[in-house]
Amino acid sequence: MAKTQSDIGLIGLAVMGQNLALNIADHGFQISVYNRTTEKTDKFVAENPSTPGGVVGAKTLEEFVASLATPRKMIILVQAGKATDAVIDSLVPLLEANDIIIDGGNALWTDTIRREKALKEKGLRFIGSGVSGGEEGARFGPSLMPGGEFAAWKELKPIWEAVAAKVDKKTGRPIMGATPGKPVKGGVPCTTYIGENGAGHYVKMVHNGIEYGDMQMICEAYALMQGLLGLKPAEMGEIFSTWNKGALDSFLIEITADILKQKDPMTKKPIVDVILDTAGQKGTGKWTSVNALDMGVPAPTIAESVFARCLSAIREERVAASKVLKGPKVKKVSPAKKKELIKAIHDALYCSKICSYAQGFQLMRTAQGEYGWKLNFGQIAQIFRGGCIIRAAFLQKITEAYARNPKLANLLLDGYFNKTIQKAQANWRKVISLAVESGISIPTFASALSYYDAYRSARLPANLLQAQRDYFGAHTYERTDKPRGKFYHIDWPEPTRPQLEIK
Ligand code: NBP
Repeated sequence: MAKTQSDIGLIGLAVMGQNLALNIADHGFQISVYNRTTEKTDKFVAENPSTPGGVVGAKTLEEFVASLATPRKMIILVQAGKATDAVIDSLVPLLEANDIIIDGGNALWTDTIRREKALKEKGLRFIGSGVSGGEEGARFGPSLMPGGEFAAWKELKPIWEAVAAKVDKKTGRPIMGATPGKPVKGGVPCTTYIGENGAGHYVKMVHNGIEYGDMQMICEAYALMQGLLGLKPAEMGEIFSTWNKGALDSFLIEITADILKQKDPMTKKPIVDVILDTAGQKGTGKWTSVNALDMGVPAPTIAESVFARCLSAIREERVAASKVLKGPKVKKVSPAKKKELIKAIHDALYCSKICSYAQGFQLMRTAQGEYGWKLNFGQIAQIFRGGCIIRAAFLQKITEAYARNPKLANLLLDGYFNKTIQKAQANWRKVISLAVESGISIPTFASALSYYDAYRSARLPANLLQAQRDYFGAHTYERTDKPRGKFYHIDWPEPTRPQLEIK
């Protein structure tokens, strides 16, 4: 029998909203739903008449708000940006002190900080929660990254922990197998309190940046196997399946294996061979890279993965350029060396991945200082283990690294990651050299190695850069033989080469 008032409400019945609402109802919570276009609400309620918790439709926001138990908890899952602000503005006059609005959209974290502050002034509470895992995750267990007032999180916690993805306590592997009406039982939920105000949405954004990196790195491994060894998609699919049983075990490697083995239903050719090579980028990868530049945190591998999509998008220009710009002949590797090279590509992918995650975690570490958050990096890696697109066995290693040292300055300095790179770097360098000699573009592999080499350099050529700046702009420099913070300038000679006169 329906309760008089629902445990929680949800606004926005597009893909994510419908699936999350059903996930919540499957866990025995009664949920009220509202959508701007009422037909969608009616259809959704009619299609789901008997969930364990129950779905209650509301035609107006007034009816929706009145249907919720107090303090009210309501999730917004509408288009990020203006739509979210419009929904909040319509809700505010209908709410009472201490009601909790939860934004599950892909909001920019600075918007979340602004909204939380404005709502707090009105006596309302606001949680910005990253929701990761797309449609499937929302339906059967997403990774949830909530940020906001801790007391508000405590009230949301039972529902968020129930609906989140679960991982096995011992192995850290995702527990799969949920079906409609039958969620998985037990396991560790992939959600934890992230921090104040925009912390949850910030972590979600970096997660997406890391996801961009992971995807591009896999594409580069594919390009290398294709270019250097001439492997066919199905054979590469088998290699990815094997990789998925080792250190690279992850959702993205698993689906890549499936994709490469898939035939096009129309032509019966491998599906990857008929898909156009242009990709878009929706925002979160770009936001991560822009934020890295704003904070002065080196995250070149993540940024390169965004630029790689941008380059892919200018296909017509590339096709024209391919007829004019010549590169070297591809250095085909002999079949006798095939196994060796595949292992080297595997190692290059793993080392690059470590650097990309190191950059993502560096970003979170700097943002925590900037915004006064107290982030638990081990727990963040832990909640990425299930539900997320970046879920991977590898994340357990990150959790262990932060358990060994919660103040770890950079993942590369952890014993496990350091040793792994020591062992694999000869292969990593070999693959990159081969790619460069053969003219195969590998922006994330190469930038990750450059990051590694720069990070481990006690002295970089920035001394010369400082001299140049001082020469043309009297920007001053610090000296190796004097304490830091003291700045010097010398009178440089006049340039001997005459300046060009512009007429
Ligand atoms: P969309 O981002 O496509 O948004 C569609 C929903 O927003 C519909 O319910 C629509 O109502 C509603 N809406 C819009 Br548009 N403008 C509105 C307004 N001014 N007032 C009220 N409602 C408005 O939906 P989605 O793909 O399900 O994503 C929802 C959120 O989750 C987004 O923030 C997205 O970035 C995030 N997210 C998506 C994914 C994913 O895989 N799709 C993954 C993770 C996070 P209508 O029916 O009346 O037009």
